[in-house]
Amino acid sequence: MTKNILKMSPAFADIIPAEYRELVDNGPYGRDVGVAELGTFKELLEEHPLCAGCGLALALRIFLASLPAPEDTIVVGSTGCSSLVFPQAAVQNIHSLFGNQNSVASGLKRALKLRFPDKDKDVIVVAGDGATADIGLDMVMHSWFRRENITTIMLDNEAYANTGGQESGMSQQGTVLYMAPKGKNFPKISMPELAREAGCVYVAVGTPAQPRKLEKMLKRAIILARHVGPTYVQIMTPCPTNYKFKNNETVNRLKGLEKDGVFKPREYITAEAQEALNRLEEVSK
Ligand SMILES: Cc1ncc(C[n+]2csc(CCOP(=O)(O)OP(=O)(O)O)c2C)c(N)n1
Ligand SMILES: [Mg+2]
Repeated sequence: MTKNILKMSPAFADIIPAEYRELVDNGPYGRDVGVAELGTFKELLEEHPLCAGCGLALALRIFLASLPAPEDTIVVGSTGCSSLVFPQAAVQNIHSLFGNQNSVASGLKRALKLRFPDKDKDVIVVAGDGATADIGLDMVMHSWFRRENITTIMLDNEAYANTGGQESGMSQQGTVLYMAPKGKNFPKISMPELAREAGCVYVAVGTPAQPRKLEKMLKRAIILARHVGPTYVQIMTPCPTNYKFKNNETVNRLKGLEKDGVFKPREYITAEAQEALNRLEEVSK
């Protein structure tokens, strides 16, 4: 990893904004920092326009602190609450048309491989449950069938939050939302199992209530996408606005859902990916 791409030109030193200067001097680039060091380095995201207590905000903070190489990462986002965040995050990102995110990421990853054959460029899709499991499902699944070397991260708030609270394929059966007043008729889609069947070499379901565990999942997913094949991480990110719970209850809610067995963190890994992981984790020791 190198900080070179972030060097300031001395000719512009006196007009570089202080925020940017601080990012270059104290940011996470080229340093071995992660979730445990939060609070000791300048984060890639310091402010966001999401609701107070938003599960996405917490998950994204952990995600950005978990990136193995932030300066060589390109996030591909989609329309939804998370797309309000990335314009304010110090990471290269593309906002794609709602649902197209995995197609855009596939093309980008292939182009980067041709342009930088000797360098790992991490292309990571970060999108909502509606974008991933409903409207973009076709593009998501086919990127997995094609074994594209990208990571797909779903921020699962079990609703179309950004458009006022419609049910999504990821909402639980019976859920009543502002725009699903009669309750959802069908069960939650088993997206992790679909990902496994569709060719993802590593699949994880995590929660920002367990930041270190989530960091490990995200790092594994990103590293394995570089070396083995497509990976998928589903992060449970409850929405206080649409699910009408108190803004300071998000983490407790996550813990409660897990305790009640409604939400189950889990990991699947192929034998090939496990072998690669053993090798890579041995090298990094
Ligand atoms: C092509 C297209 N179709 C529909 C929409 C409307 N739209 C914007 S955000 C959204 C729902 C997003 O839900 P999700 O992906 O779960 O993200 P969240 O807002 O919950 O984070 C929809 C349907 C759009 N912007 N573009
Ligand atoms: Mg959603």
